[in-house]
This record gives sequence, structure tokens and C-alpha cells, in this order.
Amino acid sequence: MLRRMIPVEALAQRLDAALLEAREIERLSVEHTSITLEDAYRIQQAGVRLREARGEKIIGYKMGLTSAAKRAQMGLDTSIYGVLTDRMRVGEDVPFSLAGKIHPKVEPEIGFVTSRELRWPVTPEEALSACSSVFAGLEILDSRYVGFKYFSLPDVVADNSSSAWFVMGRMEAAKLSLDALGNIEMEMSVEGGVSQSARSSEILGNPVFSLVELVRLLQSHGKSLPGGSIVLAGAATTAVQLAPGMRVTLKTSALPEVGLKVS
Ligand code: OOG
Ligand code: MG
Repeated sequence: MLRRMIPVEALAQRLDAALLEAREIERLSVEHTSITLEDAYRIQQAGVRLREARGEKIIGYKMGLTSAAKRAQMGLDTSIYGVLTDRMRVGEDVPFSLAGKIHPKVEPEIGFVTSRELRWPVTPEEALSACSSVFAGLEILDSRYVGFKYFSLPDVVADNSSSAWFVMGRMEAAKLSLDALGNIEMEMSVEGGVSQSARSSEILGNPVFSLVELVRLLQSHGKSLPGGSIVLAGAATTAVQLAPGMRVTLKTSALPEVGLKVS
């Protein structure tokens, strides 16, 4: 049977308009029932090109759905990636305004900064040796889909894997061993909300394995991970809805704490 063509550019523009106007749209797979994961990564790429045309610079990648908690929360069980641009990075000491956001959620992450290009195949040890820094971070997701729920894998990938903003804690030189990186205790406390804790081993067994998985996924799209990239390895716990006045803090057993204040 012939598959209906997926209008990649038009769908990227639809998602981009929803982002700029901070409004929800119907999941793409409702209309385009045959959309595949590969179509979705093409839409994601086209969406990133629209952002680049507005002057945004690609500074890294985020991995998603790398922990059991996140997979259960979203009802999906495959690791995915999205692109990070310079405008998505928010400072720790700048109050985060909910104006112009759709339904943002926050989640605790471990991140890396690479110092040289990584290409598949790569071992965890090689990937770690290419990291100049490690940090604890908070990712702020903001799906552009109605209700932020029950989307399919192609839907979320096309939407840049729900990536919206992120906060980086103070960076530490990447001196922790592979074992130590897989054994970081993480606790995200939310004033006026639910606090959650998990070990970094929740992230695919070790956040470094998530970095390796990113390199593998990029290679399947004919890409490598450039040196100087920021990489978020994926959340260790479920994401929490942001509300006005909320203060979120991520404390870990190994890295400087990071916080976010919602204005
Ligand atoms: C998809 C993105 C998941 C993570 O860290 O697991 C993600 C979503 O939950 O909307 O960023
Ligand atoms: Mg995340």
C-alpha cells in the first residue's frame, strides 16, 4: 500500500507557529496516521532550521525517555533526542516567567559538555573521556500538543522531544569515574509541590550510556556529536507541572545544586 506523503516543512511550520504563539495543537498523528519516526526526525530538523533562520544557534542535544519513570509517565519506551539552542538556556538567577508558555513541566537531569567530536561506535569510557564538564540541570519541557499527553513517539520527536528550556548548574570538571556517574543521588524538591528522588542509574543505567546512545542515534541520521556540545542525558524522575511562585531545587550527592524560581 502506498503511504501518504508527509508534508515535512508544513508540519514543522505548524509546530513552530504553535511555539511562537504559545498555543496547543492537535497531535500530528491524528491527521497523519502513517507518520514514522524517521518522518518525525525530519520534521524536527526542519523546525530547528526555522529557529536557526531566526538567529538561534544549536548548542547541543537532549536525550528523552531514558528512565523507567519517564517512560511510564509518557507511556512510551524508546530513547529519543531533541536539539538544544542558545535561546533555550535560561539562567539560574533569572526568574522564569510562565507568560508565553503553554503547560511547562520541570524535571531533573545530569548533563555533559563535550570537548571533542564523538562518532559511533564509541564506548562509555571513550565518551566520558571526551567530556570536559558535568553538571546537574533542570529541563523545562513544554509540549505543543493538547493536554501534554498520550502522544505517539513520532509526535513527540517532531515536537523537538518536548524540549523547551533548560537550566545548567555550575559545571564541574569531568573527573568523576564512570561508576560514580552512575551512582549520583538526585533529589528534586518543589516548594508547594511533590519532591522526588532517584539515582542517576535510573538514566539508562548510567547517564554516560545515554550520551553513548545519543551518538548512536545521531549516526543513524548521518551525524556525529560535535565537540563543545551540551548534552542532557534525560530525566531520572517524572516531570512536575510548573506553577507561579514555585521554587524548584535539584540537589545531588556529587554536583553543585541547581535551582529555578518561577515568577
Ligand atoms: C518527552 C521528553 C522526555 C526526558 O528527560 O525523559 C525527556 C516528554 O516527556 O514530553 O525530556
Ligand atoms: Mg528531559
